[in-house]
Amino acid sequence: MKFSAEVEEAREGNLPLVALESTIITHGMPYPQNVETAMLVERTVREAGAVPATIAVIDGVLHIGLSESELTALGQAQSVAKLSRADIAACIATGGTGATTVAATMIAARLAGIEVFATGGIGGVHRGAETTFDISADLAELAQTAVTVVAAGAKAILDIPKTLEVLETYGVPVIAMGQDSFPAFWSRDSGLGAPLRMDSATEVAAAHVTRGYMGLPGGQLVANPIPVDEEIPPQDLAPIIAQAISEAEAQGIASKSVTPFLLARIFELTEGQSLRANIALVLNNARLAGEIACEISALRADATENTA
Ligand code: PSU
Ligand code: MN
Repeated sequence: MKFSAEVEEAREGNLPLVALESTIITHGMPYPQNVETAMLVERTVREAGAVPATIAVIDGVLHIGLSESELTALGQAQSVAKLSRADIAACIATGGTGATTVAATMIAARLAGIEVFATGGIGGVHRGAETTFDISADLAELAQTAVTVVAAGAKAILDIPKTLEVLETYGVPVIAMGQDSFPAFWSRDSGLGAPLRMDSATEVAAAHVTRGYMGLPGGQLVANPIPVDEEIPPQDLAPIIAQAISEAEAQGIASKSVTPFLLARIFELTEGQSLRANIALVLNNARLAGEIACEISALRADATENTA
């Protein structure tokens, strides 16, 4: 494990840290918007008072925090591996390079002592999972790794009702921020109620710390709706998603390639609108994650004072 200079300094100074994933850079967005967004996300975390730690495996080393040149190289590289729970140790052991998904980033964050993580959307239960069994390892990770993940809900390409059911089965708190309904990534409202609602970073931080006190394994999913001016109405997206999914089926796209294929195709079919929305929601999540990380630090500092 290698910490960037900025992350190392934050660790020494006990500053709040926010983990960031790298699959969104390599498999979620095209170059150069991927690298520009990654840098803006880091800046947004800093503006919120926390320190960003983008995570990736480079030449067999688990990096916690990337330099600008490492970020750029990753964003330009072709055919970087997509690492989930199943792949990350093998990649490190064989000296490989790969980008971490939500699941793998949570594993790395926990190892590095980072409690909060911002991303765009989590993986979930794919439509047709009753025949394909395609359920993202992100859900099982949320069940067992104690990191609070801030996302804009689950992408509308997924089966959102089934995704919420699996999260409930796994005992993962699903918390909508500032609204009652569960957001659907590019749109603010999935049409489904969220199991929990909170209205401030302080509440999310308190729930996170309480889970820790209780020794509950697993994380929390904070579902932060995309900003109003950036959302794409679900009815505009529905036919595009349907088309992208049927193309994926016709081309035999399966397994790890499904999510990247659908995201790229929806980007093309919306002429970039989906990408602009994606960037806006990631930045919105980075801000909230930064605030939550600061609140968790404050709660831990209070607890230390009280016991001292
Ligand atoms: N959300 C995005 N872009 C992405 C992903 C999510 O907006 O690229 C990535 C995340 O890394 C997530 C992964 O963990 O897709 C899920 O992939 P799968 O469905 O194969 O588990
Ligand atoms: Mn999958």
